[in-house]
Amino acid sequence: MSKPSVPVPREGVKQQAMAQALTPPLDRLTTNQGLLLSDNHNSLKAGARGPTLLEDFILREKITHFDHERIPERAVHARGAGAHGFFEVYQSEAAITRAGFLCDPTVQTPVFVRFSTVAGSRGSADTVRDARGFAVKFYTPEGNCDLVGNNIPVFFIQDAIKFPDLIHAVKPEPDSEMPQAASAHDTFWDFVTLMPETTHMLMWVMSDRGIPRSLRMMEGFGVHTFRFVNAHGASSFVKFHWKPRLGVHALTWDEAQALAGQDADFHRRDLWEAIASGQFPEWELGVQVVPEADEHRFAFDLLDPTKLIPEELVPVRRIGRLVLNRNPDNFFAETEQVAFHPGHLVPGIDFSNDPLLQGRLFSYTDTQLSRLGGANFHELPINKGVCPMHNFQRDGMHRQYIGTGRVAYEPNTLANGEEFRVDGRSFDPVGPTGFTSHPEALEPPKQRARSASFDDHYAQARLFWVSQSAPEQAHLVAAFQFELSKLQTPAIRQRMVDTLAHVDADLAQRVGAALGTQPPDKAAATAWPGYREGPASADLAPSPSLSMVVAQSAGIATRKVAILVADGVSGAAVRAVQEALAAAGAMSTRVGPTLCPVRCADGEPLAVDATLDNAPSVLFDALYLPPMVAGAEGLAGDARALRAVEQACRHGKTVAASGNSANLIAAAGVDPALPGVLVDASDDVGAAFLAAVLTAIGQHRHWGA
Ligand code: HDE
Repeated sequence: MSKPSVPVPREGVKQQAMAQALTPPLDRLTTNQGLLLSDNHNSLKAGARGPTLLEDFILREKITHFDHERIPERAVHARGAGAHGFFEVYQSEAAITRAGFLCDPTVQTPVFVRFSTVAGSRGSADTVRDARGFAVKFYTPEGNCDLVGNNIPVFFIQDAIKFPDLIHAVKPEPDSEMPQAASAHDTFWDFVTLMPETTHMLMWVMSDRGIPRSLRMMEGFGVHTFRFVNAHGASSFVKFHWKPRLGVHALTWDEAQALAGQDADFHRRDLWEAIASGQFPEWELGVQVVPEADEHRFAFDLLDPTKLIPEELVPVRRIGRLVLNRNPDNFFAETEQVAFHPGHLVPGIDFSNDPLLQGRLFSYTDTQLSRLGGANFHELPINKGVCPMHNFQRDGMHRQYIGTGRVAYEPNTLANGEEFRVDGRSFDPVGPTGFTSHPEALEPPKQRARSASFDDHYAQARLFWVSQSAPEQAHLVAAFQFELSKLQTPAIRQRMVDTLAHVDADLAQRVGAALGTQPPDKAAATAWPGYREGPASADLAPSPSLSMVVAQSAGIATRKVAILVADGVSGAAVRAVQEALAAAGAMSTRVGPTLCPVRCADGEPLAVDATLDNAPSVLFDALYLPPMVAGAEGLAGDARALRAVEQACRHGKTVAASGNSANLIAAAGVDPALPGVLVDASDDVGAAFLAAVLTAIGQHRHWGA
């Protein structure tokens, strides 16, 4: 092909390229160079039955690209699900921060959120017991701002230097690569029982917080204490919270394990389907603000990430809302390539000296270099800011930006013919001001040490324990028992029971009861040279906000209810219940023996959405058993239906039955007097029964079951 005689101007080349990128030829295939393919089914061969030729650059390009499709998964938080949305502040928070997106209630800031488990690999199950990541990227006009938090307000360790040890202990053991996505193994418990600072977080992870019902129904926390700084330079400490509109709810451990097999994507699917169906998940951003002058007013150190500030001491003020309203277009390009970093800040937010946070500030960019293959990961579409960007960094792997001119340094006079300098003197005093670190006074000398104010490891663990309701305490005990029962080294089991005695004697005794350990021995848990006993803090009054049951919200929006149908079912009852559920924002699924429509009592066919095989009870929040016409066989003889009823009751769910379908409850071996079991003798679904069913589902679980 001859060269064009008139060179295309630079702008023209760019525009042509952009036009091409915007309108991909969807009706044909090309190579990555844009060459039109004539055949995408056959490689180039020496004869139709002969060997493939090395010359086949089309085959080689396709296979080479395929060979390099995988990038390293995240070292932690590898399994995740993401969504787009927006954040808006309710009113200006300018009194405490100059962060623009927190000062202008007229602005909706675009966000991308990624939720994750911590320990499992990319392909592991969603419902494992673990902390969950809750990372939010705000695309603000002042730059990207990331709040990279978890669904638990404290962390295992106090200093970043212990993070590799913690993660090596919880990850699959290096010789066998087992177990996947589980902390129930020797190395994890060996490590944590030798590190008393982990005790508080262990209480949270072993509680129902470690097995959320839905990503949409869990809280988020910034964990560390951060700083707010206002336009006058005044600073305060702040803890960030995300409060879900749908309340905080959990699975049972038995369900979580079943779901890992029956739908390993349970949380990911739940998030995706909620957004796709227009039921947009929502959280409120809460802040606990502590004036600088009050830094030392608490019994614990604000810089210690194993401590929270009880909401009764400093209330959480809700300052804005986050709505997730769009699923990603492409999992890899967005959810996998998004790169969060606690050091992505805007003016008005700053760090505290929390030694865990300080270490994170190094780790997050560093990890992207190997995960995303070079220093230009900020240019990937999902990571790109919405504000203009200008600096003199250049080159590197996968550079997208095409810099112009000969100047790539500062100060300079050659870029625009006048002196350009950014050294704090040349800023326009009335224009936007850049990021300045809060000028905090520091206390030398330099030393490798930990503050004695971090030494109390048990007071808040005890606070958590005494704040749980009785069923939550029972679940916690069962979780410890399960995890510790998996250990091969009895001494580690004993060490944990001894450690729990520092939290609460009854807790330690109950955990040990099923493990065959010796009576808890407090002294043995900490009997090593160098152990520092923290100051004996006074017992804190129970904090209701730490209990999921106490803090539960009513309402059944987005809850999933299975309606078990078979030939002879009352179509009128099914319709009445489905309509009432839909009116309350809940979703219902007709589950039948097969996918064939069932024949209603009036002879009409009724479509079936799922089967008793492919939709077990663990996929639902409640069951409804509609009445059958007299003489119909119904489901009382179907072992799958009986198992669904038995399981749902065992998991504390609402199980409601009308008319003769109540016989399924007895046939399943369930006591109809159990809380959460609602039976109405009438074949007609009345308003009072419907209201009772909706209220019962709104309670989430009936733990007396
Ligand atoms: Fe992370 N963490 N972390 N972390 N973390 C990562 O960064 C790290 C910590 C959290 O959806 C990694 O990009 C160190 C606390 C979330 O992409 C890595 C320390 C909290 C995510 C890393 C911590 C978190 C990560 C892996 C101790 C709660 C997922 C991939 C000093 C406040 C973000 C990556 C996403 C991811 C390091 C402790 C939350 C290796 C060194 C505490 C939600 O850089």
